[in-house]
Amino acid sequence: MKNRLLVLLAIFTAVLFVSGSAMAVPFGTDGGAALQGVLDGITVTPEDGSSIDVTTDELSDEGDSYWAISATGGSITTLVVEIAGFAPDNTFGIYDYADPTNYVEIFAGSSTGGDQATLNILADGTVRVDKVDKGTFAANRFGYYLDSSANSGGGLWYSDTGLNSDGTDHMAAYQGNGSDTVQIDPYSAGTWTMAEYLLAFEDLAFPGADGDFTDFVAMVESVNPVVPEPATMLLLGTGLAGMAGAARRRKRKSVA
Ligand SMILES: [Ca+2]
Ligand SMILES: [Ca+2]
Ligand SMILES: [Ca+2]
Repeated sequence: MKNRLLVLLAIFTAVLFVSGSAMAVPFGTDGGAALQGVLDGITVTPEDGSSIDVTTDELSDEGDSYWAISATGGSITTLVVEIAGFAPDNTFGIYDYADPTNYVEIFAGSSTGGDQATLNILADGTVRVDKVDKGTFAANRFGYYLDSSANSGGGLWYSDTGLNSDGTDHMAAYQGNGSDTVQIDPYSAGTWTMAEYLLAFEDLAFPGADGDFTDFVAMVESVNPVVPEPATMLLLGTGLAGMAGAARRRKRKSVA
C-alpha cells in the first residue's frame, strides 16, 4: 500500500512538473531574442531596454487563455508589429469563452503596425469594435485568436492552447510592471501600466514553425486575464490526501 502511494505521489509530482514546464511558449533557435528585440525597440526607458524579460516574465499558459475587459470605456488594442510573410492576410480578434466558433475580428489582414481599435462588450453581451456592433458573446469573457489559415502552414491559433490543432502554445502574454516607458509608432510615449498586456503570436504550425513569436504583436489595455480554478489539480491533490489518510487509518487499525 505504501509503495502504491509513493507511486501515486510520484505521478502527481510529475503532473505538476509537466504543467509547470508547459508554461513558456516554445521559442525557436533564437531563444526569444527577436521578441526581446521588439520589446526593447518600443522601450524609451530604461534606456538599455525593456525591464520585461520575454523568457522569464511570461504569463503562465493556463493564465493567458481567457480575458475580460476591466474598464467601462472599453479596451484599446494597438497593433505593435507584424514580422511575418503572412502579415497581409493574418487576422486577429476575440472569441467567446462559451463558444470558440463565435468570434469577432478586431484587425483584418490589411491592418499594420500602429493600427488601433477599441473593443467594448455591453451588459447584454453585444461586442463592439470601434463603436460598431459586431456580434454577441455570452458574457464579458473571451480569448484572443490569430488566424493565419489563409496561407499553407498557418492555422487558427487560440489563446487557449487546448483548442489549437497542433496542441502547442501560440501566444505569449506579458503584463506591464508600471516602470517602463514605451512608445509605439505613431503614438506618443507612455507608461506600460499593469492594466496593459503585450500579446505575441507565432503564426506557423508546430513542428516546423520558427518559434520567434513576432509574427503578430499587439498591446491590449484595460483587460485582465481570467484565471480558471485549477479544479483538476485540486481534485488530484484532495484524492491523494484522502487515500493517504485512509492508508494511515488502516495501518493504525492493523496495529491495534
Ligand atoms: Ca500562452
Ligand atoms: Ca496585417
Ligand atoms: Ca514565426
